[in-house]
Amino acid sequence: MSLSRMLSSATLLAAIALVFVVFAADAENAVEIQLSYKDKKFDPAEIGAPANTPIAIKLRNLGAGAMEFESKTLHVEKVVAAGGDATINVRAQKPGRYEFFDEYNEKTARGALVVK
Ligand SMILES: [Cu+2]
Repeated sequence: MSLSRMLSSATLLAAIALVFVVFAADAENAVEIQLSYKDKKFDPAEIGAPANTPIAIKLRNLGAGAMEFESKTLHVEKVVAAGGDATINVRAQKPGRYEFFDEYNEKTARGALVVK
């Protein structure tokens, strides 16, 4: 193996290692947001988070039935059983308003994540 090939292999390995470190850091540095759901309403109806930071939405379903948290713009969906809780991991986002809803009650049960 030539020196230049060895160097490029080493560079590739370093790049791969860096990717793993970045992914691990992502989950650890996530901003946690508490959100609850009951009677077809999110509480609070609007949540906020800083831009360019991974987000962990801690959702508690206080209702009597299952719900499905969904956001098309955030690319997440998760079913949460009655009385259950779930963590919804959201990638770092650009500033903006990202709507979410309970897919089982899409017209009325809506909320938004405002990223600044
Ligand atoms: Cu769905």
